Amino acid sequence: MAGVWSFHCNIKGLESMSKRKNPSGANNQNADFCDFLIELSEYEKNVTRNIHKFNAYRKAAGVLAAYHKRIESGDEAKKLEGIGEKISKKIDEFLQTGKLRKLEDIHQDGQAKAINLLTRVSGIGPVKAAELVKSGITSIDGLRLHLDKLNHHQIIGLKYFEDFEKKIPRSEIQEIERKLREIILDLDTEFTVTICGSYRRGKAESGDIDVLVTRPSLKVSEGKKKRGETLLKSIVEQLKESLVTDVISIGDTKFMGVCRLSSEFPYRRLDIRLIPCEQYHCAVLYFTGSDVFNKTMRAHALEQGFTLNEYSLRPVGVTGVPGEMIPIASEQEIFEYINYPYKNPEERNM
Ligand code: 8DG
Ligand code: CA
Ligand code: CA
Repeated sequence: MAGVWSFHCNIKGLESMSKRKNPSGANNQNADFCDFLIELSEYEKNVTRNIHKFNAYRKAAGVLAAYHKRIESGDEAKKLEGIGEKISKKIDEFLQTGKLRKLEDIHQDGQAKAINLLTRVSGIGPVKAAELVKSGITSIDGLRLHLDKLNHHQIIGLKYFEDFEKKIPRSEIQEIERKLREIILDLDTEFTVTICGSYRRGKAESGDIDVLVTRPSLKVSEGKKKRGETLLKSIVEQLKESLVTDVISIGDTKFMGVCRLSSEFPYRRLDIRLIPCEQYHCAVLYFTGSDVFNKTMRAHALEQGFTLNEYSLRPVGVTGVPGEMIPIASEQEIFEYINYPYKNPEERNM
Protein backbone atom coordinates (compact mmCIF):
# COMPACT_ATOMS: atom_id res chain seq x y z
CA MET A 1 0.00 0.00 0.00
CA ALA A 2 3.03 2.25 0.25
CA GLY A 3 2.71 5.54 -1.54
CA VAL A 4 -1.05 5.71 -1.71
CA TRP A 5 -1.08 4.86 1.95
CA SER A 6 -0.37 8.36 3.08
CA PHE A 7 -3.51 9.33 1.24
CA HIS A 8 -5.61 6.94 3.22
CA CYS A 9 -6.79 8.58 6.33
CA ASN A 10 -8.69 5.85 8.05
CA ILE A 11 -9.98 6.64 11.47
CA LYS A 12 -7.97 9.65 12.29
CA GLY A 13 -9.73 12.94 12.61
CA LEU A 14 -8.06 16.29 12.58
CA GLU A 15 -7.74 16.51 16.29
CA SER A 16 -6.42 13.06 16.90
CA MET A 17 -4.20 13.53 13.87
CA SER A 18 -2.50 16.57 15.28
CA LYS A 19 -1.89 14.73 18.52
CA ARG A 20 -0.75 11.66 16.71
CA LYS A 21 1.49 12.86 13.98
CA ASN A 22 3.37 15.58 15.68
CA PRO A 23 5.35 14.46 18.63
CA SER A 24 4.07 17.39 20.62
CA GLY A 25 5.20 16.01 23.90
CA ALA A 26 5.99 18.19 26.86
CA ASN A 27 9.19 19.37 25.21
CA ASN A 28 7.71 20.61 21.97
CA GLN A 29 7.80 24.38 22.33
CA ASN A 30 6.30 24.89 18.91
CA ALA A 31 3.21 22.73 19.38
CA ASP A 32 0.77 25.46 18.30
CA PHE A 33 2.58 25.91 14.97
CA CYS A 34 2.68 22.14 14.55
CA ASP A 35 -1.06 21.90 15.12
CA PHE A 36 -1.93 24.36 12.37
CA LEU A 37 0.60 22.80 9.99
CA ILE A 38 -0.88 19.34 10.59
CA GLU A 39 -4.36 20.69 10.04
CA LEU A 40 -3.24 22.26 6.77
CA SER A 41 -1.60 18.97 5.76
CA GLU A 42 -4.86 17.12 6.40
CA TYR A 43 -6.67 19.60 4.21
CA GLU A 44 -4.18 19.03 1.39
CA LYS A 45 -4.46 15.26 1.79
CA ASN A 46 -8.21 14.94 2.02
CA VAL A 47 -9.64 17.88 0.13
CA THR A 48 -7.21 19.18 -2.51
CA ARG A 49 -5.40 15.82 -2.74
CA ASN A 50 -2.08 17.54 -3.20
CA ILE A 51 0.43 15.04 -1.86
CA HIS A 52 3.37 17.41 -2.26
CA LYS A 53 1.79 20.06 -0.08
CA PHE A 54 0.69 17.36 2.36
CA ASN A 55 4.28 16.15 2.68
CA ALA A 56 5.67 19.69 2.90
CA TYR A 57 3.38 20.62 5.81
CA ARG A 58 4.02 17.32 7.56
CA LYS A 59 7.75 17.71 7.22
CA ALA A 60 7.70 21.29 8.49
CA ALA A 61 5.63 20.23 11.51
CA GLY A 62 8.14 17.47 12.26
CA VAL A 63 11.09 19.85 12.02
CA LEU A 64 9.45 22.42 14.30
CA ALA A 65 8.42 19.77 16.83
CA ALA A 66 12.01 18.55 17.05
CA TYR A 67 13.46 22.07 17.38
CA HIS A 68 14.92 22.74 20.82
CA LYS A 69 13.50 26.21 21.30
CA ARG A 70 10.46 28.34 20.69
CA ILE A 71 10.46 29.87 17.19
CA GLU A 72 10.07 33.63 17.44
CA SER A 73 9.70 34.68 13.82
CA GLY A 74 9.13 33.38 10.32
CA ASP A 75 12.68 34.37 9.42
CA GLU A 76 14.06 32.26 12.22
CA ALA A 77 11.96 29.28 11.07
CA LYS A 78 13.09 29.73 7.47
CA LYS A 79 16.65 28.83 8.43
CA LEU A 80 15.45 25.29 9.21
CA GLU A 81 15.38 22.58 6.58
CA GLY A 82 11.96 22.05 5.08
CA ILE A 83 10.62 25.52 5.89
CA GLY A 84 10.36 27.90 2.99
CA GLU A 85 8.89 31.29 2.24
CA LYS A 86 5.23 30.26 2.37
CA ILE A 87 5.34 28.48 5.71
CA SER A 88 7.54 31.16 7.24
CA LYS A 89 4.88 33.75 6.27
CA LYS A 90 2.21 31.63 7.93
CA ILE A 91 4.26 31.52 11.11
CA ASP A 92 4.50 35.32 11.08
CA GLU A 93 0.76 35.66 10.47
CA PHE A 94 0.04 33.26 13.33
CA LEU A 95 2.44 35.08 15.67
CA GLN A 96 0.89 38.45 14.82
CA THR A 97 -2.82 37.57 14.72
CA GLY A 98 -3.08 34.32 16.67
CA LYS A 99 -4.77 32.62 13.71
CA LEU A 100 -4.50 31.83 10.01
CA ARG A 101 -6.72 33.30 7.34
CA LYS A 102 -6.40 30.16 5.24
CA LEU A 103 -7.57 27.90 8.07
CA GLU A 104 -10.43 30.24 8.93
CA ASP A 105 -11.58 29.99 5.32
CA ILE A 106 -11.30 26.20 5.39
CA HIS A 107 -13.40 26.07 8.55
CA GLN A 108 -16.09 28.08 6.75
CA ASP A 109 -16.06 25.76 3.75
CA GLY A 110 -18.89 23.25 4.17
CA GLN A 111 -17.64 20.99 1.36
CA ALA A 112 -14.15 20.78 2.81
CA LYS A 113 -15.57 20.10 6.25
CA ALA A 114 -17.78 17.29 4.98
CA ILE A 115 -14.93 15.67 3.03
CA ASN A 116 -12.67 15.81 6.08
CA LEU A 117 -15.39 14.26 8.21
CA LEU A 118 -16.15 11.37 5.85
CA THR A 119 -12.46 10.45 5.48
CA ARG A 120 -12.52 9.68 9.19
CA VAL A 121 -14.55 6.56 8.40
CA SER A 122 -12.18 3.59 8.08
CA GLY A 123 -12.05 2.60 4.42
CA ILE A 124 -13.17 5.95 3.02
CA GLY A 125 -10.34 7.77 1.27
CA PRO A 126 -10.32 11.33 -0.10
CA VAL A 127 -11.66 10.32 -3.52
CA LYS A 128 -14.60 8.35 -2.13
CA ALA A 129 -15.33 11.12 0.38
CA ALA A 130 -15.46 13.73 -2.38
CA GLU A 131 -17.76 11.48 -4.42
CA LEU A 132 -20.13 11.05 -1.46
CA VAL A 133 -20.19 14.78 -0.73
CA LYS A 134 -20.92 15.45 -4.39
CA SER A 135 -23.91 13.14 -4.12
CA GLY A 136 -25.19 15.20 -1.19
CA ILE A 137 -23.98 13.17 1.78
CA THR A 138 -22.29 15.44 4.29
CA SER A 139 -22.69 13.78 7.69
CA ILE A 140 -22.15 10.44 9.40
CA ASP A 141 -25.88 10.08 10.04
CA GLY A 142 -26.52 10.90 6.39
CA LEU A 143 -24.06 8.22 5.40
CA ARG A 144 -25.89 5.67 7.54
CA LEU A 145 -28.89 6.08 5.23
CA HIS A 146 -26.80 5.14 2.19
CA LEU A 147 -25.08 1.87 3.00
CA ASP A 148 -25.69 0.87 -0.62
CA LYS A 149 -22.97 3.34 -1.64
CA LEU A 150 -20.37 1.66 0.58
CA ASN A 151 -18.19 -1.43 0.32
CA HIS A 152 -17.73 -3.97 3.12
CA HIS A 153 -14.74 -2.17 4.70
CA GLN A 154 -16.55 1.16 4.69
CA ILE A 155 -19.69 -0.37 6.21
CA ILE A 156 -17.62 -1.79 9.08
CA GLY A 157 -15.86 1.57 9.44
CA LEU A 158 -19.21 3.28 9.71
CA LYS A 159 -20.68 0.67 12.07
CA TYR A 160 -17.85 1.25 14.55
CA PHE A 161 -17.21 4.89 13.70
CA GLU A 162 -17.47 6.16 17.28
CA ASP A 163 -15.35 3.35 18.73
CA PHE A 164 -12.65 3.62 16.04
CA GLU A 165 -12.26 7.32 16.85
CA LYS A 166 -11.27 6.43 20.40
CA LYS A 167 -7.58 6.04 21.15
CA ILE A 168 -6.47 2.68 22.56
CA PRO A 169 -4.71 2.92 25.93
CA ARG A 170 -1.41 1.09 26.18
CA SER A 171 -2.65 -1.15 28.99
CA GLU A 172 -5.46 -2.42 26.79
CA ILE A 173 -3.04 -3.25 23.95
CA GLN A 174 -0.85 -5.09 26.46
CA GLU A 175 -3.87 -7.20 27.35
CA ILE A 176 -4.67 -7.82 23.68
CA GLU A 177 -1.00 -8.72 23.11
CA ARG A 178 -1.11 -11.33 25.88
CA LYS A 179 -4.25 -12.85 24.45
CA LEU A 180 -2.95 -12.84 20.86
CA ARG A 181 0.28 -14.57 21.93
CA GLU A 182 -1.57 -17.14 23.95
CA ILE A 183 -3.87 -18.08 21.09
CA ILE A 184 -1.25 -17.97 18.33
CA LEU A 185 1.46 -19.82 20.29
CA ASP A 186 -1.15 -22.40 21.19
CA LEU A 187 -1.31 -23.21 17.47
CA ASP A 188 2.47 -23.49 17.20
CA THR A 189 5.06 -22.48 19.80
CA GLU A 190 7.46 -21.50 17.01
CA PHE A 191 5.45 -18.40 16.13
CA THR A 192 6.84 -14.94 16.90
CA VAL A 193 4.27 -12.18 17.49
CA THR A 194 5.23 -8.48 17.51
CA ILE A 195 2.91 -5.53 17.89
CA CYS A 196 4.46 -2.66 15.93
CA GLY A 197 3.21 0.86 15.17
CA SER A 198 2.92 3.55 17.81
CA TYR A 199 2.59 0.90 20.54
CA ARG A 200 6.11 -0.37 19.88
CA ARG A 201 7.31 3.22 19.87
CA GLY A 202 6.17 3.40 23.47
CA LYS A 203 3.18 5.68 22.98
CA ALA A 204 0.66 5.88 25.82
CA GLU A 205 -2.18 5.39 23.33
CA SER A 206 -2.59 4.21 19.76
CA GLY A 207 -5.02 4.54 16.90
CA ASP A 208 -5.03 0.87 15.96
CA ILE A 209 -3.13 -2.38 16.49
CA ASP A 210 -0.50 -3.49 13.97
CA VAL A 211 0.57 -7.09 14.46
CA LEU A 212 3.34 -8.98 12.66
CA VAL A 213 3.64 -12.77 12.85
CA THR A 214 6.32 -15.12 11.58
CA ARG A 215 7.82 -18.55 12.28
CA PRO A 216 11.12 -20.15 11.24
CA SER A 217 9.50 -22.46 8.72
CA LEU A 218 7.81 -19.56 6.97
CA LYS A 219 10.33 -18.86 4.21
CA VAL A 220 10.18 -16.79 1.04
CA SER A 221 12.45 -19.37 -0.55
CA GLU A 222 9.96 -22.15 -0.01
CA GLY A 223 7.31 -20.56 -2.13
CA LYS A 224 3.68 -19.96 -1.49
CA LYS A 225 2.37 -23.51 -1.22
CA LYS A 226 4.63 -24.56 1.59
CA ARG A 227 4.12 -21.24 3.35
CA GLY A 228 0.60 -22.39 3.64
CA GLU A 229 -2.06 -20.27 2.06
CA THR A 230 -4.35 -21.20 4.89
CA LEU A 231 -2.01 -20.39 7.78
CA LEU A 232 -3.27 -16.86 8.36
CA LYS A 233 -6.85 -18.05 7.94
CA SER A 234 -6.42 -20.70 10.63
CA ILE A 235 -4.89 -18.12 12.99
CA VAL A 236 -7.84 -15.80 12.42
CA GLU A 237 -10.33 -18.64 12.90
CA GLN A 238 -8.86 -19.23 16.37
CA LEU A 239 -8.86 -15.52 17.18
CA LYS A 240 -12.54 -15.30 16.26
CA GLU A 241 -13.36 -17.47 19.26
CA SER A 242 -12.42 -14.81 21.79
CA LEU A 243 -10.92 -11.65 20.26
CA VAL A 244 -11.74 -10.96 16.61
CA THR A 245 -15.31 -9.78 15.99
CA ASP A 246 -15.30 -8.78 12.31
CA VAL A 247 -13.24 -9.44 9.21
CA ILE A 248 -12.71 -6.49 6.90
CA SER A 249 -10.51 -8.45 4.52
CA ILE A 250 -8.27 -11.49 4.62
CA GLY A 251 -5.72 -12.76 2.13
CA ASP A 252 -2.75 -15.12 2.40
CA THR A 253 -0.55 -12.61 4.19
CA LYS A 254 -2.74 -9.78 5.43
CA PHE A 255 -5.75 -9.66 7.69
CA MET A 256 -7.66 -6.46 8.40
CA GLY A 257 -10.38 -6.59 10.98
CA VAL A 258 -11.90 -5.67 14.28
CA CYS A 259 -11.30 -6.98 17.78
CA ARG A 260 -12.61 -6.43 21.29
CA LEU A 261 -11.34 -7.66 24.65
CA SER A 262 -14.80 -7.96 26.17
CA SER A 263 -18.12 -6.13 26.16
CA GLU A 264 -16.69 -3.54 28.56
CA PHE A 265 -14.23 -2.36 25.90
CA PRO A 266 -14.66 -0.52 22.60
CA TYR A 267 -14.21 -2.26 19.27
CA ARG A 268 -10.67 -1.77 17.91
CA ARG A 269 -9.07 -1.90 14.48
CA LEU A 270 -6.65 -4.80 14.21
CA ASP A 271 -4.27 -5.63 11.33
CA ILE A 272 -2.24 -8.84 11.22
CA ARG A 273 0.49 -9.55 8.70
CA LEU A 274 2.14 -12.91 8.16
CA ILE A 275 5.78 -12.29 7.23
CA PRO A 276 8.41 -14.74 5.91
CA CYS A 277 11.19 -15.04 8.49
CA GLU A 278 13.89 -13.67 6.14
CA GLN A 279 11.93 -10.44 5.90
CA TYR A 280 10.84 -10.17 9.50
CA HIS A 281 13.29 -7.56 10.79
CA CYS A 282 12.78 -5.25 7.82
CA ALA A 283 9.03 -5.60 8.30
CA VAL A 284 9.22 -4.90 12.04
CA LEU A 285 11.35 -1.83 11.36
CA TYR A 286 8.98 -0.60 8.68
CA PHE A 287 5.74 -1.18 10.58
CA THR A 288 7.14 0.36 13.74
CA GLY A 289 7.52 3.68 11.93
CA SER A 290 6.92 6.44 12.43
CA ASP A 291 6.32 7.02 8.75
CA VAL A 292 8.42 10.19 8.91
CA PHE A 293 11.22 8.23 10.60
CA ASN A 294 10.96 5.59 7.85
CA LYS A 295 11.31 8.23 5.16
CA THR A 296 14.38 9.69 6.83
CA MET A 297 15.99 6.30 7.29
CA ARG A 298 15.23 5.22 3.74
CA ALA A 299 16.79 8.40 2.38
CA HIS A 300 19.87 7.77 4.52
CA ALA A 301 20.09 4.19 3.24
CA LEU A 302 20.06 5.47 -0.34
CA GLU A 303 22.88 7.91 0.39
CA GLN A 304 24.85 4.95 1.70
CA GLY A 305 24.14 2.92 -1.44
CA PHE A 306 21.31 0.73 -0.15
CA THR A 307 17.65 0.41 -0.86
CA LEU A 308 15.48 -0.30 2.16
CA ASN A 309 11.81 -1.24 2.22
CA GLU A 310 9.36 -3.34 4.24
CA TYR A 311 10.79 -6.53 2.70
CA SER A 312 14.54 -6.17 2.46
CA LEU A 313 17.79 -4.26 2.50
CA ARG A 314 19.69 -4.43 -0.78
CA PRO A 315 22.82 -2.76 -2.13
CA VAL A 316 22.33 -0.49 -5.12
CA GLY A 317 25.03 -0.85 -7.76
CA VAL A 318 26.54 2.02 -9.75
CA THR A 319 24.03 1.24 -12.48
CA GLY A 320 21.22 1.85 -9.99
CA VAL A 321 20.05 -1.75 -10.12
CA PRO A 322 19.42 -3.25 -6.65
CA GLY A 323 21.41 -6.39 -5.82
CA GLU A 324 20.46 -9.46 -3.79
CA MET A 325 18.82 -8.97 -0.41
CA ILE A 326 21.22 -8.90 2.52
CA PRO A 327 20.51 -11.53 5.19
CA ILE A 328 19.41 -9.70 8.33
CA ALA A 329 19.39 -11.21 11.82
CA SER A 330 18.17 -8.24 13.86
CA GLU A 331 16.81 -4.72 13.57
CA GLN A 332 20.17 -3.37 14.81
CA GLU A 333 21.95 -4.95 11.85
CA ILE A 334 19.93 -2.84 9.43
CA PHE A 335 21.14 0.31 11.16
CA GLU A 336 24.73 -0.97 11.15
CA TYR A 337 24.73 -1.76 7.42
CA ILE A 338 23.64 1.72 6.48
CA ASN A 339 25.77 3.48 9.08
CA TYR A 340 22.86 4.98 10.89
CA PRO A 341 23.11 5.42 14.66
CA TYR A 342 20.78 2.90 16.29
CA LYS A 343 17.55 4.32 17.63
CA ASN A 344 15.29 2.52 20.08
CA PRO A 345 11.67 2.34 18.95
CA GLU A 346 10.87 5.05 21.53
CA GLU A 347 13.28 7.37 19.71
CA ARG A 348 11.53 6.94 16.37
CA ASN A 349 8.57 9.19 17.14
CA MET A 350 9.34 11.81 14.52
P1 8DG B 1 -1.40 5.16 15.24
O1 8DG B 1 -1.88 3.86 14.69
O2 8DG B 1 -1.28 5.15 16.73
O3 8DG B 1 -2.22 6.30 14.79
O4 8DG B 1 0.08 5.45 14.68
P2 8DG B 1 1.03 4.50 13.85
O5 8DG B 1 0.97 3.11 14.39
O6 8DG B 1 2.36 5.15 13.80
O7 8DG B 1 0.48 4.59 12.37
P3 8DG B 1 -0.18 3.50 11.38
O8 8DG B 1 -0.93 4.27 10.36
O9 8DG B 1 -0.92 2.44 12.11
O10 8DG B 1 1.05 2.85 10.62
C1 8DG B 1 1.89 1.92 11.26
C2 8DG B 1 3.30 2.12 10.82
O11 8DG B 1 3.47 1.66 9.50
C3 8DG B 1 3.69 3.56 10.78
O12 8DG B 1 4.21 3.95 12.01
C4 8DG B 1 4.70 3.64 9.70
C5 8DG B 1 4.46 2.43 8.84
N1 8DG B 1 4.05 2.74 7.47
C6 8DG B 1 4.78 3.52 6.59
N2 8DG B 1 4.24 3.45 5.38
C7 8DG B 1 3.16 2.62 5.45
C8 8DG B 1 2.26 2.15 4.48
O13 8DG B 1 2.35 2.46 3.31
N3 8DG B 1 1.27 1.32 4.91
C9 8DG B 1 1.16 0.94 6.21
N4 8DG B 1 0.14 0.15 6.55
N5 8DG B 1 2.03 1.39 7.15
C10 8DG B 1 3.02 2.20 6.77
O14 8DG B 1 5.78 4.16 6.89
CA1 CA C 1 -0.96 1.87 14.36
CA1 CA D 1 -2.25 0.52 11.16
